[in-house]
Amino acid sequence: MHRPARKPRVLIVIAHFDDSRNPNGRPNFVPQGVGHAFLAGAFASSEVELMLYSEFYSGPLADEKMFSWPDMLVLTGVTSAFDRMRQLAAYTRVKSPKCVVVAGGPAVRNLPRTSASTFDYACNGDVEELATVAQEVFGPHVVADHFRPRFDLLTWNGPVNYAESSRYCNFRCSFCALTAENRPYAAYDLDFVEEQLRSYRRPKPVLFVDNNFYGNNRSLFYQKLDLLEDLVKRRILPGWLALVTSDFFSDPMNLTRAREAGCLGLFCGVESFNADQIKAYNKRQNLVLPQLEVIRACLEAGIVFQYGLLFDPTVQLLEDMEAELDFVLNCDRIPLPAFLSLTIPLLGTPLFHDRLRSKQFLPMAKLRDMDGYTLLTRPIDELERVVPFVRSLAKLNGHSRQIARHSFGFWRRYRRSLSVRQMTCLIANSARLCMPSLINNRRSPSLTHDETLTYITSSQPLGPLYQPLFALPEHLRQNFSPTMITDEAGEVHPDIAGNLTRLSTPVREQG
Ligand code: B12
Ligand code: SF4
Repeated sequence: MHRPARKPRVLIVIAHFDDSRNPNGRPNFVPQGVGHAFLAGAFASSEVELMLYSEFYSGPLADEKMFSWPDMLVLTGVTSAFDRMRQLAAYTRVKSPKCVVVAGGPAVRNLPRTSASTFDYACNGDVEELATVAQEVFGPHVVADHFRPRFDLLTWNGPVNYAESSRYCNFRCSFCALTAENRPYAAYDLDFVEEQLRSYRRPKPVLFVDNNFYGNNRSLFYQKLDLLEDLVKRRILPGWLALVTSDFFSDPMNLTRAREAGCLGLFCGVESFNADQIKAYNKRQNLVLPQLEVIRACLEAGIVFQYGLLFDPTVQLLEDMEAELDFVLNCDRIPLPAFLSLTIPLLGTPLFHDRLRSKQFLPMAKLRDMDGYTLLTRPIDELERVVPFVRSLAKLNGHSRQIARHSFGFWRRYRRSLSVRQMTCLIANSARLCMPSLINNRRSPSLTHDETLTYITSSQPLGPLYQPLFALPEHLRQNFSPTMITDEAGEVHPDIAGNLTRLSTPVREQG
């Protein structure tokens, strides 16, 4: 057991690579990741010094003093951030050689062998597993008696507060990271939900980051709405937003009940307006009702509807993808998507295995490029023709006129059912699609790197973060070489193959 004379110092970081190589973070973006605040809940606040840092919010961690500070570095992040976790681990090993490095999250779970050799603790469990690690490293006194997320340590000033009322999902879409993990959907106890909501000193609308806020237990869902309605009436909660799966809309009462309970907006993974594509994604819950009807009903009920659209050039023709984008830009019955992205063959998903089996991964495919904006697999059409379309997903700047026309038509149609605040949020989203720099916090244009991006994994520049900030011993320099999915011939890279036993766990559909 490692017991420093002073209180142990724990630094918890959301590691992140920005797809556009924006070096300044995205403090204005919603949603923000809250994994660090949840992980902090493992520690007794009086027994440790805790510091949280989100690279997504604040930009890459570059202050060398920060690397010498901790006795324990805890890392979390999405799949594409795995190399960034390796880099941060290397910096800390140099500046604070006794620091214990703990990592978890989807990439760590899917790359158990690589992770075990990179971090001192490569966690496969949920946030609570950190308590076990903390106890082993510092002793039982540092562990919190009662686990609760430490939102009080977030120094943000965003438009919403965050909470979580459940974990994982009861569906199994072919491209989803949660399908790869195959963990059962779990709803939290309502007391725990209420505790999270009451923990904020400044009341703001709360965004539930659950993958599936609706879940598979109707009675529990209605109890959750009762709780929220009560908190809204008592003015503890000025409204809420959540991510729901399409089955939520099958019962029209759900919209009415949600509105009564103070719901301001819902996000739902529409993914595509093409039924065949939805079937290919194993997302049949999206086919129960016509998608356009669902969106109209939600907006007319006075609830903002937000969604993401996915495009898969490996199975979709360029002209079909362009037609779908055109349809959305011209249809003012629905809002513009909150984001447009490529379908990512994330590690361990059925889609990943399918693309590996059919040898569709491009040569020199990199884990870092699993960001939704870089082509990882061969398109049906010629690469050169597809790239401008892929580029347009990150920045719709050629469509400003269509977007302006769409926004006006949408405003005219829904100005009576949506409040000024709700409408402003949707129109702001449209503006962001033309000008992502609005939320990219690009303080210095000279620091932009996206002009060099090719949007093809084989040639995509890694970006400046792969150059170490300071001199590193040889054995740590390897933490700065990218994790490869395929080699020069497009064959699965031996390092990935070495982790594949865990990756081929069969999945069961729950529905
Ligand atoms: C906020 C958010 C974001 C934010 C910040 C993400 C971040 N770095 O934290 C932003 C906007 C950047 C983002 C982007 C994207 N996101 Co996102 N996002 C979320 C969201 C809504 C909340 C994340 C969160 O804070 N969760 C709360 C924490 C507590 O849970 P968690 O992070 O899932 O961690 C669990 C375990 O992994 C584990 N764990 C995690 N870390 C650690 C560490 C230790 C030590 C331990 C013990 C355990 C542990 O414990 C938790 C369970 O208890 C999730 C949905 C969700 N509910 O998780 C999607 C989600 C993470 N995003 C997802 C996707 C697909 C994307 C995009 C690819 C979208 C796109 N197509 O463009 C991009 C990726 C961008 C990129 N550069 O690669 C997927 C998974 C992605 C992946 N594995 O790579 C999710 C799960 C949504 C989904 N169901 O599909 N996202
Ligand atoms: S509905 Fe599908 S995409 Fe959404 S979280 Fe569940 S499995 Fe993932």
